[in-house]
Amino acid sequence: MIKIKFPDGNFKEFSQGTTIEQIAGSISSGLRKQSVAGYVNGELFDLNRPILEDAEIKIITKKDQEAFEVLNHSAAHLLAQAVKRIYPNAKFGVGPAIREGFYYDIDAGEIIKEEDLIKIEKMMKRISQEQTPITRRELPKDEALAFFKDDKYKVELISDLPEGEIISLYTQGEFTDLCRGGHIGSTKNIRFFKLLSLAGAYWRGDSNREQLQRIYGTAWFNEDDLKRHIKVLAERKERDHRKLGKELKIFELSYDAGQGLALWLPNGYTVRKVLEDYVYKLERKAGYQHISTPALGTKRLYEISGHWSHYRDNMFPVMERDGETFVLRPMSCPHHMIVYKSDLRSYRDLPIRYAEIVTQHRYEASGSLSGLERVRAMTLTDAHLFVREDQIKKEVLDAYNLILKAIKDLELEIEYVELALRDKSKDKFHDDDKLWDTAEKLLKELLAEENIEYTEMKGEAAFYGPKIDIQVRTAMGHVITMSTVQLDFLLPERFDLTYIGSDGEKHRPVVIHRGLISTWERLMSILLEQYKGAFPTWLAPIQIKLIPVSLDAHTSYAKNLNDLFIDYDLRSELDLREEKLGYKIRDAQTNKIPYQLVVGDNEVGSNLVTYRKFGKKEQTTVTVDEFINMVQKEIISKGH
Ligand code: TSB
Ligand code: ZN
Repeated sequence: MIKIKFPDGNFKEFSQGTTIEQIAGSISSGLRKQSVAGYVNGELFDLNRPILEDAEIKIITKKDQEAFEVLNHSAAHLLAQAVKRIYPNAKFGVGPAIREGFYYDIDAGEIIKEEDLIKIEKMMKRISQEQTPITRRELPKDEALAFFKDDKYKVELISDLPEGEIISLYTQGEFTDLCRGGHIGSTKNIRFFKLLSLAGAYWRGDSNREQLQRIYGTAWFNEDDLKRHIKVLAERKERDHRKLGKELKIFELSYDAGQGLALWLPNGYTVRKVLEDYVYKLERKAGYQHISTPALGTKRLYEISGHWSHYRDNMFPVMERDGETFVLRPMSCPHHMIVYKSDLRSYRDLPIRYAEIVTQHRYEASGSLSGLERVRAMTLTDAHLFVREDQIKKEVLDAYNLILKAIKDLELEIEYVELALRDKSKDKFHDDDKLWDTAEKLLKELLAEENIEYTEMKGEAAFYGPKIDIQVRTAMGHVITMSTVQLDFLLPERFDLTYIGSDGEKHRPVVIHRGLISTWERLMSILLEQYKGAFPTWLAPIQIKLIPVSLDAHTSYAKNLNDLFIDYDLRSELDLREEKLGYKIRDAQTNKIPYQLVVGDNEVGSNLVTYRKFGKKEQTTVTVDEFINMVQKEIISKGH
C-alpha cells in the first residue's frame, strides 16, 4: 500500500501502482470524468501512470489551466500517429501544445497538401474511437537512441539530452513517440478537435536545416468549446491583414518581385503618405529634426558599429564595386552617428533628436515572413537621440510618451510593454558587463518610477543595448513589436562621439534609438487588423465616394461636388462606371469608404447632399457647406 496526501491535507491509502484516474474515481465518478492528469510530488503524471510510492498529489481537472495543454499535447501525438498510418515513411520533429492548440513538425517523405488535412483528421477520429491506451515507459539514453534509429530528428533530439538522463517514451497502439508527458490516458479522451492549417517550419528553427511541414490543430473537452473556438478563428481570419490588404487593394506581394518585398498600391500608399505627414508634424512639435541618409553604406561603416559582427546574419550579402564593399543597410543608426559627427557639439546643443523615415533591408528567414507584418524591405519611423547622461531619463520618457500619443491617435490597442534585456550566455550581444548593467538598471528604474507595468524578456535586447518594446497582438494571435525605445552606450563609443561639456572637456553622449510606430509595413498590418479594414476618416484612402443616380442626368453636378471636395483637401472620388446604382453603393461599402453620397434629382441645383456613413443604415441630408465642415472637423479630430 502507498499513502496519498491530498491538497486539503488528508491522507488515504491505495494499493501500489494506483493511478490518478483511479484515485479520482475513488472520490467520485464525476471527478474521474473531469480528471485529465495530476501532479505527483510536483511532477506531471498521466492519468494512467502508476504511482509507486507515497506521494502528495493534485488532480488536474478540465477546468484547470494545465488541462488544455495536456489535452492538446496528446492531440499532437494523435496527429502524428494518424500521419504515420497514412505516410508510413513519415519522420517527426517536435509536437508541442501551444496557447490555443497544438502543432507537429513533420517530414512525411512527400508533400502534405492542405486538402490532405481532411483525411488525416478522419484518421485521428478513427484512432480516437479505437480507444487505445496511451502508456509511458522509460529507457536509458542508449536504448532510446537504438529505438529511434530510423528517425534522424528524434536521434538528434535524444543525442542532445544529458548523459544518464532517463528518457520517457509514450506508446499508443503501433505508435511510439519520444516525450516528457503528461498525457491523457487514452486516445478515447481526445474527441473534439480540428486540424487548422499547414505551414513550413525549419528543423530547430534554423533556416540552414531541413524544411519540415507544420500541421496546426486545436483540441477541446467538449463540442461547444470547439465550435466556439472555430468561430473565433473564422472571425480572426476576416480580420487577417493579408486578406483585407488584398480586398482593399492596399499592397501586393509577388514571388517575382521577391519574397517579403511588398509593393504599395495606390490605396495603401495614400494611407502611408497621410501617416508620414502626421509623423513629421508630431516630431517637429516634439523638437525632432529630420534628415535623410542613403539605403546603401560601406561594409566598413557596419564594422565600426558592430552590426557586422553581431547582425550580419540579418543582412543581405555584400556588393563589390571599384574595390569598395557595400551593404544594404539593415538599420540607420551608423549613418545617424556620422551625421552627429559632422559638427562640433557642445553640452548646450544636446539633446539632438534626428528623425528619419528610413528604408532598410533585413534578411529575415523566408519561413518567418508573413504578409506585411514581417518583411525584408521596410521603412521605419526611426529616430536617434543624442543626449547627455543627465538627460537620459527625461528623453527616454518623452520618447515613450510621444509613442503613446501616436498610438492613442491611431486608436491602437497595446497588448503589453516589454523590457528586453541581454542574455549573457549568448554571443549576439556586445560584451561589456558594465555598459549593460548601467543601461538595464536605468530603464528598470525609469519604468518603476513611472509606474509602467512591464514584462521582462531575457535575450530580446538589441546587440547594442536594452529596449522598452510596445507589443501588440495580431489577428493570428501572435505578439509583435510595434514601438521601441532603446538605450545605447555602445555606438557612441564605437564612433567616438563627443561633445564639449561646461567644464571645457570632451564627454561622451548617450544614444537613444526610437521606433515611433514601427515600419509602414508592420504598422499597416496592425492598422488593417485592428480597424478591420475600416480606416477612420483622416486615414481612409478614399474619404468620399460620389455616386450619380443617372449618369446622364447627374454626372455634371456630381463632378462639381467632387472638384469642390478636392479643393477642400478631401479625398473624394466619382463612380462613373456603367454599373447599377445598387452595385455601386454596395461596392463603396465593401471598400469601407467613410462617406457614400448618392447624387440624384433632389441634390442637383439644391446645394444639398445626402450621405450615408460607413457602417450606418440611415441617410442624412445636409447643405454642402455643412457636409464639408463636418468632414473637416472629423479629420482634424481624427474621429470616425
Ligand atoms: C529603432 N536601430 C533601431 C531603431 O533606431 C532598430 O532598428 N530597432 S529594431 O531592430 O527593433 O527595429 C525597429 C522596429 O522595426 C521594430 O520595433 C519593429 O516594429 C520593426 N521591424 C523590425 N523588423 C521588421 C520586419 N522584418 N518587418 C517589418 N517591421 C519590422
Ligand atoms: Zn537605431
